[in-house]
Amino acid sequence: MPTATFTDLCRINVRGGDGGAGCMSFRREAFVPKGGPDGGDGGNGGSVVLEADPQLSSLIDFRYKHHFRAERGTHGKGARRHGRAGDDLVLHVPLGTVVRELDASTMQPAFDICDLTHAGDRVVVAPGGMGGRGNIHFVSSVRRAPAFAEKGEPAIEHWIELEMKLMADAALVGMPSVGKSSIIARISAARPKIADYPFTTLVPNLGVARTRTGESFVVADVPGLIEGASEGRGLGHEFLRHIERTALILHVVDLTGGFENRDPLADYRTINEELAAYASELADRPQIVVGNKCDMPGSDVASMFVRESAEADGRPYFEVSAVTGEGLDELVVACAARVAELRREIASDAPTVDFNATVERERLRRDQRISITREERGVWRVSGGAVERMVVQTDWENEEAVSFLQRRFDRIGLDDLLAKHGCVQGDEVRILGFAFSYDGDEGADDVMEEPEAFVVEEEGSDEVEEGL
Ligand SMILES: Nc1nc2c(ncn2[C@@H]2O[C@H](COP(=O)(O)OP(=O)(O)OP(=O)(O)O)[C@@H](O)[C@H]2O)c(=O)[nH]1
Ligand SMILES: [Mg+2]
Repeated sequence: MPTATFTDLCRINVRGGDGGAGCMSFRREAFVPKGGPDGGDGGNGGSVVLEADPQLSSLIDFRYKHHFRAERGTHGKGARRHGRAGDDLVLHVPLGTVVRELDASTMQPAFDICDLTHAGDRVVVAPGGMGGRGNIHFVSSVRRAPAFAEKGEPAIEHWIELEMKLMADAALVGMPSVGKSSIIARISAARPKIADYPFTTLVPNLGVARTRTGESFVVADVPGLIEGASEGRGLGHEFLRHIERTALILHVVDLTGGFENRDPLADYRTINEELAAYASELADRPQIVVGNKCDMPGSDVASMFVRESAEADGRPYFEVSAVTGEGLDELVVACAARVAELRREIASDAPTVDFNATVERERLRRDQRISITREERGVWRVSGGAVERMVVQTDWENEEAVSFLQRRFDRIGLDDLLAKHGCVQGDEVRILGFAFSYDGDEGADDVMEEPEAFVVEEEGSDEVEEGL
């Protein structure tokens, strides 16, 4: 990631669509007195997805709208008809957008979700809720006619932070006082300090240069380099680092040789040697050579020599004056064309990245954690994304659904875990706004059902153990 950056920062609230409810229904046919369960599943809710789009250059779309929600899934129906899945909501963000998850309580960045650097990179920032299962799923050896279904899973909602780090397409490189800052000031809206002493520029400046026909590229003006820069002389490495990730180098040579009466051709060679010494790839980085200060008398002879050398190296050469503006339009047009070409190459080289697998794993890990804390004497609080959702997905009006939930708790080892923490019969267990009375860890159910994979975590320790 180049360190020469503009930043654009915003926070948005994203929420997937809720899952549709599963259906509780029994088959009804002529001459069939009591058909089996046939309630279909609810559809999954849509997800909120971010996609990197090379057409965008800012996060302005998120300046005034902060809440984004994907479509919900529809409910399941009888005759095994499943609900329809909700559509994803795809939000387009510029290349170079870093996505961070914010901690819900502190609103501070919790972890980096990803860095969307290539066109088409995608990441799910708010997965939709799963559809609830219809009653056909709850048939077991002892429960032939389950008269309940699962509600849809409520979607996850949270705040994320988007930060756009604008990457420079081209960097102005050269000896001190050759006119790099003067050039960026003429070709963009950047207003760096310009003065006739070396190292006037101490930090990189960025500007957006535009041709008359509207093509644009981001150009960085970095502090001057001198002989030995690659070994840390002058301000050395610091600046070379900025150049490392820019696709195009605009190598500026002072045709007058500056106050020290340097030889412009020797300057051209010195800078190239420093670039190569710093990192060999920099020697092969596409370069456009710019002979500046062509308004000064005597510059034409130097210009001829530099042009010859540049062209021999296979690099286009432009003669300009940052003072009169001569040659700058042509330079900008050539740079824009080269940058567009390089962008296409970069886009086709780089595979698009799917960050979802890693993000999903991290989410799942957090989601399946169960933590138990003692709120007061005899009162325990159980929290964790997945366990809380089990509670929310239960239809409390339906006794069968409630006893199904109790068995699920048993299966994920919640009863054991509570006992381990010191919870005893008669204590109150709270999950979200619901309270249960703890009736011990006796494994009330003898029906074998699919065990659910779960991770339980003990409060106050990093120890994580596999539950049932
Ligand atoms: N005559 C003439 N003078 C120029 C031209 N471009 C820049 N200068 C002068 O050259 C001096 C240095 O210009 P800057 O733009 O600050 O040079 P720089 O390369 O950014 O210098 P550092 O930031 O110190 O590396 C200033 O006095 C400018 O006015 C030009 O095209 N013609
Ligand atoms: Mg400067």
